[in-house]
Amino acid sequence: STGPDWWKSAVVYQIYPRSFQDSNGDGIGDLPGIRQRLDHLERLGVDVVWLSPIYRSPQADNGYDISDYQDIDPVFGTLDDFDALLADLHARGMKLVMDLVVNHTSDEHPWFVESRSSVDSPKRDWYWWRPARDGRDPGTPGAEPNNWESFFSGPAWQLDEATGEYYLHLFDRKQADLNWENPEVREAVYAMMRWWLDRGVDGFRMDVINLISKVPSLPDAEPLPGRALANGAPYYTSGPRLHEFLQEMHREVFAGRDGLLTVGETPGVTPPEAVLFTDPARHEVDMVFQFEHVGLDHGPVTKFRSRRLEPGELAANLTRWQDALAETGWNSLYLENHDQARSVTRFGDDRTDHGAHWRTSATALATMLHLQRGTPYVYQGQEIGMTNAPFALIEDFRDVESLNFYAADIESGSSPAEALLGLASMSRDNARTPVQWDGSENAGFTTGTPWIAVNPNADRITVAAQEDDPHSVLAYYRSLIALRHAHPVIADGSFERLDAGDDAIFAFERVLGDDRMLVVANLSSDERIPRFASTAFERWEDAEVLLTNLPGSEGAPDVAAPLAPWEAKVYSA
Ligand code: ISL
Ligand code: CA
Repeated sequence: STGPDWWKSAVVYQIYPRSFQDSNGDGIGDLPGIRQRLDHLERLGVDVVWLSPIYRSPQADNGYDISDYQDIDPVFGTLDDFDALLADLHARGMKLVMDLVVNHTSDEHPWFVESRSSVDSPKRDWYWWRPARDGRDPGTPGAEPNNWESFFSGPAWQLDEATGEYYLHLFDRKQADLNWENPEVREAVYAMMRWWLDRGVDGFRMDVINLISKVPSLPDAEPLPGRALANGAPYYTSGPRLHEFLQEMHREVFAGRDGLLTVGETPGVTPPEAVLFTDPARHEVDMVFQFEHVGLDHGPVTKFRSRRLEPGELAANLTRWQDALAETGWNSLYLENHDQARSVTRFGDDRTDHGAHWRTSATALATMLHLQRGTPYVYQGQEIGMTNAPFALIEDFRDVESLNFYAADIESGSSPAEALLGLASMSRDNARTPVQWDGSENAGFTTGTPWIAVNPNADRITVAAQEDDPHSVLAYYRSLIALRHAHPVIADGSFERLDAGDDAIFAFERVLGDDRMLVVANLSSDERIPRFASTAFERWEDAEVLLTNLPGSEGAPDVAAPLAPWEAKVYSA
């Protein structure tokens, strides 16, 4: 649809360029490679492409460490390649959203190079510089300005020998946090954003945007039990000036421009905060990525000591977000991205042998996600049911977070096997193996040596194998996306979870005027019997089945019938 809310009926596809398609045999995906695969996106039916960062970067965090916001990294191509991709997408009726990484820059960005050059640099205050605490010797253990731990293990501070002061990095030491208190920083970021919009891009996915405002005194946080370092999140998440900065950004960058999509990545966001970010009257962002549902299985100290969810936990959490943003605000709907394990492995059943539930669990999860109220995101490979990587050696991993965790975990006494077990379920590299296009060498991703290994199940799971199979995961995603475009109730209808007498059954009704839709999904590997209240049962007695992930069950519109493992059904009335 058109209008200011066009993104309510849109589906976004995330490309992680490094792993999407290589065009020149260097083993790394690139912009010309993306251009070769646009037929796939068009057939899938997505409306928007979100590109993970392709800017000039030392690639310490695969492009989330930017050294030039207004150029393309040579590994991905050139600005001409970029313009050509943008034109191709627009010609096919798709929009392009860029990744905006402005909580931090690379330590190789000219701003930081200038800032670190002396305490008197005019850009000194563009970053967070502090002396060692309490007059201690810089560089000695515990002399860091505060006790915050970085997201990627170790202290969030790096000593710079040139001036003997430390700079703050919430992520890798090559990702220095910008000081948003400084108006020159904000001006420079806004100017850069306008430059991309003037070039024709259609919006931004804003990396960790709820971390840009820090409590300026940067106080020590409550230490973690038995550890020297602490979680500083209370002092840098949703900081005192966050909403002011977002509203200023909106005025300076977005006001007066139409057809854009903005989505804030907001780890730790609560439902009431999400309402504030996405209330259209406040002019901040269109939607945010919340993290509760992808944190349910994390361990108490580290995400790498994870557990398998009980049936019902995922649905209960997602319902909480549907209810919280029912009146005001808007949800982003996602199970995967480049930071998360593959959803069919994590929440479904990824075994592909005969009688297993790989196909049905991938499609059941897709059904319950896409038909909620919100804008769905498909992460590359999710549409063919790609699974976690079976990496068993530390040499297989590439991600800085994984490598740092492994080293720190072993130093704190874990065995290599224990540390590898943590990586197996939760490493970000699970989502970063190359897209499995076809049965040729390296799954058609590259003619060279891929930067990270192709999943060996590329002999079973590929785009080519599913392309013309009407019962494939891919075909099902196409149907779901087409359903959204055809039925306004999916974008605009109300959401109400129905009690099916069993937590493993996620059943919900969508209503828009006279249009009603019922979604029933068995999110477990056992047969389950729905027991609806008689009023609900009567409403749906004679309904028509619009879509099912079990071929052959279309003709049995009985909402009380037992549900096979991972069976999902969509009814309309
Ligand atoms: O995966 C995580 C670490 O366990 C998340 O906390 C992740 O770091 C967080 O969601 C922020 O992610 C974003 O910013 C990071 C970058 O590494 C991620 O790839 C990006 O999505 C720093 O720019
Ligand atoms: Ca390449």
